[in-house]
Amino acid sequence: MSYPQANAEQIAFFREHGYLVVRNAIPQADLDELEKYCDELIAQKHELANDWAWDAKESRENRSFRIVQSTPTLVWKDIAAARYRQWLAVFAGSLMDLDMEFWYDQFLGKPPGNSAPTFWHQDEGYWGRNLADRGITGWIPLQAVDTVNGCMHFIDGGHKLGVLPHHLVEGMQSDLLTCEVDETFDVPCPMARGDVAFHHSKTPHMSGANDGPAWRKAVTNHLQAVGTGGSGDHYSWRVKVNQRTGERTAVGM
Ligand SMILES: O=C(O)CCC(=O)C(=O)O
Repeated sequence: MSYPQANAEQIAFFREHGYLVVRNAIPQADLDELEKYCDELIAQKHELANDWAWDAKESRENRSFRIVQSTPTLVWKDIAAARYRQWLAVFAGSLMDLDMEFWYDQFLGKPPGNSAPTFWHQDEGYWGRNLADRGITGWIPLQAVDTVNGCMHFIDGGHKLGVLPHHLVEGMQSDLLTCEVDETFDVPCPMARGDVAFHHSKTPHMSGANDGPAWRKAVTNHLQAVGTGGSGDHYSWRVKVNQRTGERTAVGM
């Protein structure tokens, strides 16, 4: 199976709606390889991961890891050569009509039984003004996802709304942000293993807690327009939390 090219209909859909689900994009064998490395991150989460939903009532040593946040790049030294990574940049470039480069990835694992939603947010709310209309994310679930185990939801056309005010999520010690959205435009996106969801850096999105019987595992890949130089010129609400030391730093202006 070869990786697909973006067709005119997909490009038009993305530009109108701010998101796109590409069905059957990644071969199962390539996902198996990626998932093997993600399982290593789960097994070593105390050393290699943050808890993106670190409960304010828990000490750093006793974080319950309701969202395991790490990156397969830590354990897969040749990941940059993986076929899916090359494909993401090409496909994203067609959607954005910009020369796009891979920027960074995150493994986001939600355990069964004790997880948390990834609340509504826009990626630019985290990344700052540097990324204005210059970012896109390709979200790769490692199993089928639906509204029970934490699929993605997007606000239809929400990339046209500008950057919404964000704030920290109450009761969390992590840097998790959220914003208010008009849920009339909420589109839940169930996906099969092999599908990939793209969203524009201004598209509000969320995923629910995992109420299924098994881990919900996903690798989210962030891409930026060539020459952007990463995040910066942050919004006032942005803080960074070092989960090794517990130190919190306000970086926004
Ligand atoms: O996997 C999730 O729960 C959320 C992912 C997300 O917010 C993102 O990919 O930007």
